[in-house]
Amino acid sequence: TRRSGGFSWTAYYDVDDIYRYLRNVSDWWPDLTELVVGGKSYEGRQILGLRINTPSQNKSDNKPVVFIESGIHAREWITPATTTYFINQLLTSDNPNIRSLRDQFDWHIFPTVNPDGYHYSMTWDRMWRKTRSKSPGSLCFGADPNRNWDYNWLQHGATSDPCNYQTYGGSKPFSEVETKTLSEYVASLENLLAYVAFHSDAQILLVPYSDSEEHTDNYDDLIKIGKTSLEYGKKVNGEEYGGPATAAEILYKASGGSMDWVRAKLGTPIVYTYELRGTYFHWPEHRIPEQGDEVTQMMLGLFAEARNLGYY
Ligand code: ING
Ligand code: ZN
Repeated sequence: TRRSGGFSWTAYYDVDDIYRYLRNVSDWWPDLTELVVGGKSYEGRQILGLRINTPSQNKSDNKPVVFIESGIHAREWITPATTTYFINQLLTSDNPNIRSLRDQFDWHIFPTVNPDGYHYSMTWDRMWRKTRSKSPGSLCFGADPNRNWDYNWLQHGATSDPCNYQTYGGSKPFSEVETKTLSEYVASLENLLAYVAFHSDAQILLVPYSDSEEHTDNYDDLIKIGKTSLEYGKKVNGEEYGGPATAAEILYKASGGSMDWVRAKLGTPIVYTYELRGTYFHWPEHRIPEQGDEVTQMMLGLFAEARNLGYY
């Protein structure tokens, strides 16, 4: 049965509707899923996520954890939509590869990690990117939550001007309650194998690090795994993505992103940022499934190659 409770993937939904969908899913599949709270927002919303951890034969079996981060930038609407699409695929697809992808991991999936910003973008300012916190000593609002993580903070591609519309790094590392609480949640996960962040719309795949020319010690593996992921994705719509490469190589240097912090501070082996497709953060509603199927295949490719290389 294709359960969706009025929710669909041919429209964009605000935070409350996305959270209602997650609650419904946890009711419909109580044995496979549970709601998880990844943190909280400045305006008092939860950062709500869904954990998918199907029961395994061996109860003491700790599955590798996969974390999915979406919607850190408010206006990148395709990322929460794609992420709920992916959740629905994991839970309802008849494809044995997708079912086995679901069953191999302990998934922690967060469609909107910047819920205040997302709601603001939906209701007031379509191009809003940041959080909605009141900046200390300023009349301006919001910091870039992908410049606010506590690793090489404010070194590159970020500004200390709270009125900058795009890349204000915040008043200090983890000044934003969203990044602070989410980072604590991520750090608490044992056995974290992979951290995948979704953005739009440069249509590229990024590997760490983002703020320097530095490569991780498993850079060659990450490139190989990333290439397979993009090959799988390309089979869906014929779309080519740039990379895999570091941001310094194909985009711009930027410090304080989640990807670099997770890799540098937690040592998580597999860390990626996917920039999905779109034009000035617009992607037609009726084409959400097209992007969703592409991402589903990209995830299949990622974990197929990671398995080949012995990561799990
Ligand atoms: N792009 C990302 C940004 O935060 C990025 C690119 C990812 C930079 C990870 C650094 C680390 O600027 C978009 N579209 O937001
Ligand atoms: Zn972004």
